[in-house]
Order: sequence, then C-alpha cells, then structure tokens
Amino acid sequence: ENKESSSSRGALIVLEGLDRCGKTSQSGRLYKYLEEQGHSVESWRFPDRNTGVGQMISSYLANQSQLDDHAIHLLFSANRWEKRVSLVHWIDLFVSELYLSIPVSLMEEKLKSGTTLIVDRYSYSGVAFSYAKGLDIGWCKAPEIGLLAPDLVVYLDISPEKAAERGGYGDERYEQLEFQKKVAGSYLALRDSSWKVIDATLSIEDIEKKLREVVLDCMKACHKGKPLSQLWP
Ligand code: T5A
Ligand code: NA
Repeated sequence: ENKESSSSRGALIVLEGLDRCGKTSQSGRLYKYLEEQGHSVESWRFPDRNTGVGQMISSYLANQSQLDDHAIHLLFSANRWEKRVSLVHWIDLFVSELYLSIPVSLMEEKLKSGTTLIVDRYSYSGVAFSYAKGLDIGWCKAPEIGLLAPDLVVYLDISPEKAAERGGYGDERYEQLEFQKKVAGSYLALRDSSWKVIDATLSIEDIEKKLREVVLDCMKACHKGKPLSQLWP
C-alpha cells in the first residue's frame, strides 16, 4: 500500500466559497483525517500572506492600502504563481560539467511525489471576487492560464445572508453582505459540472463526512493515473 502510493500522484483539492462558508474549518479537519489515514498531505491557502506579495494583499484586505482593482487582481494571481515555482526550491544539477539551475514546481513536484494538497481558495476566488467588482471575466481569467488545474473543486454553498449571520465579519474589505451577494453570483457563473457542491449550512461533522467522500474518490482517480492538467481546462 505504502509503496503503491509513493509511485502514484497526490490530488490537488481546492475548497471555494463565500467568506465564512467554513473552508478553513473543513480544510483543517480533512488534513487531520488524511494524515491519520497515512496519506502524505499538506494544507495550503491563498492568499499566502507570508510572502512579499502576500503582505501587500494583506494590507489591502485590511484597508491599510488602496490599489486599483486590476492591480490587486494581478497580485492575487502573482501570489499563486510564486507558489507554483519557489525560488528557494531551485535545484542545481551538474550536467556535462555545467551547473544548471532549474526551477522546481512546488505544487507539481509535491503532487507528483504523492502528496495531496488541500488548498483553501484558488484561482476561482481570484476570478469571482474581481468579476464581482465589474471587471471583465475574460480579463480576470487570463493571468491564471497555465497554473495547475485542480483535480477537484469543492464549493461550500451558503447564502450570503446566512454567512453574514455567522458573525465575525471583521474589518476586511470584502466582508460586506452586498458585495458577497455579487461574489455568490460570480461563483455561479464559474461553476461547472465537475464541481462538487456541499451544503455549507449542515453541521460541521456532516460536511466533513461528505467532503471526505468526494476527496477520497478524487484521490483514487489520481492514484490510478488521472493526468495533471492546466487552467483553464
Ligand atoms: N480573495 C482571495 C480574492 O479576492 N482573490 C483571490 O485570489 C483570493 C485567493 C481573504 C479574502 O481574499 C479574497 C477572498 C477573501 O475575501 P481568506 O483569508 O481566505 O480570504 O478569508 P476567508 O476565506 O474569508 O476566511 P474566513 O475565515 O472568513 O472563512 P472560512 O475559512 O470560509 O470559514 P471558517 O472555517 O473560518 O468559519 C467561519 C465561522 O463559521 C463557523 C466557524 O466556527 C467560524 O466561526 N462555522 C460554522 N458554523 C456553523 N456551521 C458550520 N458548518 C460551520 N462551519 C464553520
Ligand atoms: Na478562511
């Protein structure tokens, strides 16, 4: 079993939804479950606020800086690209007396080496939030072209009103009911038949159960050799 899983690839699982839909709670639970089951798994999130670009995004979201809608859109996208290939992961190869530095795709390498990635928000958030501001959807999708396409997108479905009731809407820029309604509309425009939609108003435990089912199915397909693909499929 171990030997088999090390020779097959991991799955790229993306969780999407409105603010407060429960992505962070569910990705934590899923991570713990898969790890306990002996899978190699990592939990990622976008934006990754730890990078230089991520700090600019974080300051924008906290209303501590202002940016043109197109500019912040591209920063969110850059934040995904910089995690695809990481500079600290450049490896040196000694080939025919020449040292070559080649970039290693962080995401791709991890998937190919058998690690499953649970990703809290991805390119769909990028498009949904900017499209909700009125930007052209084709323009919004363009900078994501060539990023790895997820093997599974799980949409945690909650109405903007119910999400707002969960409280804890803080001071972040997008945490406003009227805007979240537009984001919900954007997600509808992006959704396709490959997405798994889970009712995010169920109990945390029921969602967790449904999530495990679709994730394990997807991991099986990847295990059997489902090829990696790129956005937008
Ligand atoms: N954004 C992001 C872009 O505009 N472009 C991009 O490209 C990207 C990647 C920051 C913002 O950036 C935007 C989208 C966001 O507005 P973030 O830091 O991920 O994104 O922030 P949020 O996604 O908004 O994170 P939240 O913390 O608001 O929501 P979560 O993670 O969905 O929800 P979670 O798990 O923290 O739960 C929220 C609350 O609900 C409760 C929890 O206990 C918690 O109190 N809860 C439940 N209550 C009842 N029933 C359940 N089933 C529950 N599940 C959770
Ligand atoms: Na979150």
